[in-house]
Amino acid sequence: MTPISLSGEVADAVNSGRPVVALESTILSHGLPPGRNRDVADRVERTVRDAGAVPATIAVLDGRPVVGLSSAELDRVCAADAGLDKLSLRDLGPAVGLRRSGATTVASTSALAHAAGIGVFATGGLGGVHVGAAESWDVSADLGALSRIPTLVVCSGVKSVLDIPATLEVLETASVPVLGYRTDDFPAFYLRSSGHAVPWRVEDPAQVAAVVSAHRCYSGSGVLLANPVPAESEMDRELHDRLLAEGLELVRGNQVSGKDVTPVLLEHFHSASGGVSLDANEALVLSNARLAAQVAVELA
Ligand code: PSU
Ligand code: MN
Repeated sequence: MTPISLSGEVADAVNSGRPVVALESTILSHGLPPGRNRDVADRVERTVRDAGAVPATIAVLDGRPVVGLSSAELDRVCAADAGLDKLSLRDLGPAVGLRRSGATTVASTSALAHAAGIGVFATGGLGGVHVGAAESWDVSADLGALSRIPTLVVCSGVKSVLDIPATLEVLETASVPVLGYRTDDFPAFYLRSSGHAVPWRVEDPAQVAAVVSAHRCYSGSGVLLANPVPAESEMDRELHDRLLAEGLELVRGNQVSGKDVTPVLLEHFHSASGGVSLDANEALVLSNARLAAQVAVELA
């Protein structure tokens, strides 16, 4: 038996083939500040429901991978003193075996969603190849996970703090289809455009579902659907570029490495932008949740 707990609602929906959307918890515990994170957790789940699907937020609690966190469990993940580890896919075995608690990244959320029978997953930004990876070898495990796990990941591209062309190259090598939602340009999280082309453009949820169904006949990999941040919530490019340069300098100066890099960069954006980046972050997550639910409805 796979050690994994589905909430009653999620289990019912999966068993009866109703649409379900998986949601990650690292974005709550490590990507957004306490207080705001709990609010976003509720709004994202409500958005999925309003679009006709069942939300399943995922985390590991006391050694138990939970798919479909209850309200009390969301409180725990979002608490200021939660102290949760950030668990990528390689950390699931240790966290379960050692009865630890932690928040799941894109890589580990995809794995648990797939194990639970859920094929659609919404998040903010995918991890990718970091700037300077030729020296540091810092390439997110999200990319390897997408190459092996057949989930549809709906995101707003990759954070602009990453090396975007290198990330797109790795996705190509990994045979992961990259779809631009109503765009020809791969989005850069806080910005609608990275200046790098997407290989395929799709116009509506039915097209996405058709692509995903066809892809599953030929490959066991995931599919990436890149949905730009809503135009009214996009960050000012100049402010963005300044914060990015500062954030990268902070990471270098303090010798931040490994899984701390992404949270440190995001925190710098949030504190130094006076909340502008938080508004963009929330808006894009909600938009991705809505789109993921629409696709899940089409697939079901
Ligand atoms: N995007 C966000 N906030 C986040 C992340 C992405 O807006 O917190 C998290 C996701 O969980 C993603 C992880 O899987 O960062 C990637 O981390 P790393 O680069 O260490 O693999
Ligand atoms: Mn990394």
